[in-house]
Amino acid sequence: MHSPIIYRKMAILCFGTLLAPKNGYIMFRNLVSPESLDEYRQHFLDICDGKVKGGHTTTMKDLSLMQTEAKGEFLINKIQDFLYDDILFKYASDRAVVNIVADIIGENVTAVHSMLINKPPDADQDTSRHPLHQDLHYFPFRPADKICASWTAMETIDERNGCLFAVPGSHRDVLYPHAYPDNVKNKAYHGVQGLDKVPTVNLVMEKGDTVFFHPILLHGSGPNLTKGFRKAISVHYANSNCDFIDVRGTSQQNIAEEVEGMAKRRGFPVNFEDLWKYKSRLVNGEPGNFQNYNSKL
Ligand SMILES: O=C(O)CCC(=O)C(=O)O
Repeated sequence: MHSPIIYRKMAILCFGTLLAPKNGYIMFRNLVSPESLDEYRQHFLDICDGKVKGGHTTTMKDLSLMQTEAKGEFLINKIQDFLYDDILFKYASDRAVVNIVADIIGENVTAVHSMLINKPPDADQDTSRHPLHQDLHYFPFRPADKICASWTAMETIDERNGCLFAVPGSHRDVLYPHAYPDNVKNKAYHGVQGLDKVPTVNLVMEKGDTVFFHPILLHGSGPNLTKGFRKAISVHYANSNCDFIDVRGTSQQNIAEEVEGMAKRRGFPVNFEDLWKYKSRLVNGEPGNFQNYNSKL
């Protein structure tokens, strides 16, 4: 494991000035310890097996496997909203990760979205893949340059089990309209249509390797073609002073309505913007706009 100071210097040099303008992402090898990742994996399994009581996490299932006998880890493709889960929050607040994020987006850092993504074996290839998309589609706050994702491989991830792919430099593009790919409706897996021929780069990673990327970067992931699982853990961070925008009448209206509908069915009748504030958690520096909301609950 390298010194955190060397990593911070690399982040400023590479993401802030050199690589980010070029690629929109930067990879740090061996950043998160294997012991931490093993703890997160075990906790994921405990959640899948119903052993964690009273958690606030959201569980998502692979659509194609819902019609089968698959259960637990063989069915669940994502645990998200884990910022108030004591074990998984350790990833969101891992100093090695947060220090790099602070160098990229500024010292006041709020974790806004969190996911442990599992690709079970035997899922349909179309539901197992994650279509080409830009994460900013999901976020009603700006500026984009003050938002950053971290994504850590929990095992070796390559072309066989569904690695991330990205379009280098696409973070300088516009935010494209997103929709469900034809016939594939894994919940909220929207994609950009009509960019099928754009050249992508596969991000092959070992356990603990972590990529940080810009929210306009076009990226996705391939299907898991193996008989094993593929797990990664990821958090999106925003500068706490980002401004909230009204996405009605924009290309983001479709995701806002879908997310509000899902929240309402779960008993949280809040609007899209407030939902992001409720889910978020300060991890560095001073509070800002994310910590400032009018509760309608
Ligand atoms: O982990 C993956 O397969 C892709 C995750 C991703 O791109 C996302 O959730 O935005």
